[in-house]
Amino acid sequence: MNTTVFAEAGNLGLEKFPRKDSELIQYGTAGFRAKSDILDYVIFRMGLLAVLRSKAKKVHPTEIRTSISSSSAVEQLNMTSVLANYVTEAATIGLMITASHNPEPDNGVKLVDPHGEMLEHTWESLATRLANATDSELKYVLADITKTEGIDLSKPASVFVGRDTRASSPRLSDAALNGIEILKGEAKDYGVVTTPMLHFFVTCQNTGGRYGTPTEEGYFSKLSTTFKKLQGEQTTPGNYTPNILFDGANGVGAIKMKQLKKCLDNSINIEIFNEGSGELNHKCGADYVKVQQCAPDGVPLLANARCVTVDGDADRLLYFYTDESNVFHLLDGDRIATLVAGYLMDLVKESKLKLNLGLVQTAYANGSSTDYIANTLHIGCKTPLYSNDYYDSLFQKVPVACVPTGVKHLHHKALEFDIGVYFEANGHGTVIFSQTTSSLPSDQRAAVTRLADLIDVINETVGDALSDMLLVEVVLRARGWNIQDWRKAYTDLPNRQLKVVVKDRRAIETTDAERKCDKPPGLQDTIDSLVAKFKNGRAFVRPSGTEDIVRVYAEADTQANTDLLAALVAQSVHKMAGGIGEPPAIPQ
Ligand code: 16G
Ligand code: MG
Repeated sequence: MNTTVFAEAGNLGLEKFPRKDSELIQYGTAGFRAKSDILDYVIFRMGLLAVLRSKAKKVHPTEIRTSISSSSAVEQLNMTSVLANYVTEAATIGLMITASHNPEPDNGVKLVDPHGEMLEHTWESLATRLANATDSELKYVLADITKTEGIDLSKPASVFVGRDTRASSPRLSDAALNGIEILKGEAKDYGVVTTPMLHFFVTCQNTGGRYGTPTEEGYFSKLSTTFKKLQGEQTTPGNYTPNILFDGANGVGAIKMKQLKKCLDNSINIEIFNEGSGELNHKCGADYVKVQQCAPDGVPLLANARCVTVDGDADRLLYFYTDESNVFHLLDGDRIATLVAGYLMDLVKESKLKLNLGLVQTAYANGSSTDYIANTLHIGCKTPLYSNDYYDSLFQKVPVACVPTGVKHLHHKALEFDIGVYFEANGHGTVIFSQTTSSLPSDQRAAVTRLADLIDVINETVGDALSDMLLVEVVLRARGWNIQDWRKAYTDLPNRQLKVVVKDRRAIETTDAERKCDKPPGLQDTIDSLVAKFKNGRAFVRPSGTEDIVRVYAEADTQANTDLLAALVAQSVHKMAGGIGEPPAIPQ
C-alpha cells in the first residue's frame, strides 16, 4: 500500500489543523458537535475519513432499488444504461457542516452514507478514533483504517460538501475540503444548503439520477412540480386556506424557503419571518418552540393563523398557532405523523392494495398520540355485530414501534414496512416507501396515482422540513382542514422536558427504547414510585447524545402536575447520578 498520501495528510494536519483539544470528542447521535473554535482539526479529519468511506463503498443498483423509491419523473429513463455507468465507481459520500438547533457559536459535522442515510455505526467508532488521534498518530490511524477495512486506495473518491449559515461554517468547510483534497478525493462544494438537501444530492448521485437531479434546481423542481399538481387536483378546500407564516430560525431554512417559494408559484402563500437578520436559533426555530412551548419571537401573532417553524439546518418541522384568546397551541412531530399516517392509510384502503403501513415513534411521543394511533388509526372497522374471523381479518391496526432517539434508529425500523411513517416529537421525520410500493405495476399504480404522486413530494432520504411542510399542506387541503380542525384529532397530555447537568452523563444507561434506566441502580425504582403518584403519569430519563447533560421527560394530567413530576425526577437524577451545581428547583 502506498501510504505517502497519509504522511502528507499528517503534515498538513500538523501545520494547518493541529489538534487543539486533548479532551475526548465523540461521534454522537448527529456527528460531532462542539464550540466551533475547536473543530477545525476534527472537520479536516472528517474530510479525510469521507474519502476513505467513499473508496470503501461501491454502489450496486440492486441495493439502491430496494432502499429508495424512484422519482416517477425520471422513471421513464432506460435504467439499465443509466445504472451501468456508475456501478463500478466508488460511492459519493456527504459531509455536512452544521450544529442544527444549537446556538450560533457551536458547530458540527456529520457524514452521509451512499443511500442518503446516517453514517454506518461501525464507522462512527472509526470517526471517533480518527478525531482523537494525536497529530503524530494521524497517518498511522489512516493507514490502519485503510488496512482493516480493506480499502483500495487506487479507487476514485467523491465527497459532496454542504454547510449551514453559521459564521464559522465557511472556515470549517475549508478545513474539510483540505482533508478531501490531500487524499486526492474529488470534492463538490454545494455551499449553504439544508442538511436534507445534501442527503438528497448524495442519493441522486448514487442512484445515477434515478431519485432526481443532484442540484438545487433538481431538488426544488422535484418537490414543487408534484406539489402543484396535487394541490391543483383538490377542488373543494373546505376550511383549508393556502396561507402560512414561516419561522426560518434565522438560518438556511429561510434562504431555501425563499427559493422554493418561487417554484411554488401561487399554489401557496408563504410569508417568511426570522429570515436571517437576527441571531440563529435565538428565541426562534423549532427547538425553541418545542422546548419552551411558546411562539418564536419575530412572527406576528395573528389569531388562528397557521404557522410553521424549522430548526437551524431545516431538518425539523413543527406547526403552531395562537388562538383568539392568545393561547399558544403546538402541533408537533406526533401530530404530523398521525395526520400523514391517517391520510396514507385512507389512500391504501381506497386502492385496495395489500400494503402494510407502520408508524415509528420514540419515548418522547405524547401518550395521547400513541393512544390515538391504537384506537383510531386502523384499516377496516370492528363492530361487535360483525365480529367473526372474516371481519376481524379485515380489521388491521396500524402497528406502532418505539425505538431510541435519533433518526438512524427510526429510519432503520421504518424500512420494515411497505410504507413506514417515522417522526420524532421534535419534528424530525419522513415517510419511506418500500420497493413494493414504489414499483407498483402501472395498472395498479393508476389506482393509486395520488399515493404515487405523494412519494415525489417526500424527501425519503431523511426528515426534511421543507418537504414535510408540503406533505402536511397536501393532507390538510385534501381533508379540508384548518389548523384547529387538525388539532381536534386528539388532546395532547401536558408534558415537560428538563435538563440536568451531571459530572458524567454516562452514569445513566437506558434500555427498552430509553423508557427504562438500568443505571445508576435504584433510579428507575425511584422514578416508578414518583410516577405512580400522578394521574396519567409517565417519565423517563436519558443521556443526551448532543450535549453534556441528562434529559428528563414527564407527562401527567395537568401542566402543574407535569411540572412537579418532571422536577422531582430531575432532583432524583441530580442526587443519584452525580449532579453538578444546585439541585433542580421544585415549582411552587
Ligand atoms: C439529533 C438527532 C435527532 C435527535 C436529537 C436528540 C439526527 C439527525 N438528529 O439532533 O434525531 O432528536 O439529536 O438530541 O439523528 P439529544 O440526544 O441531545 O436529546
Ligand atoms: Mg436539525
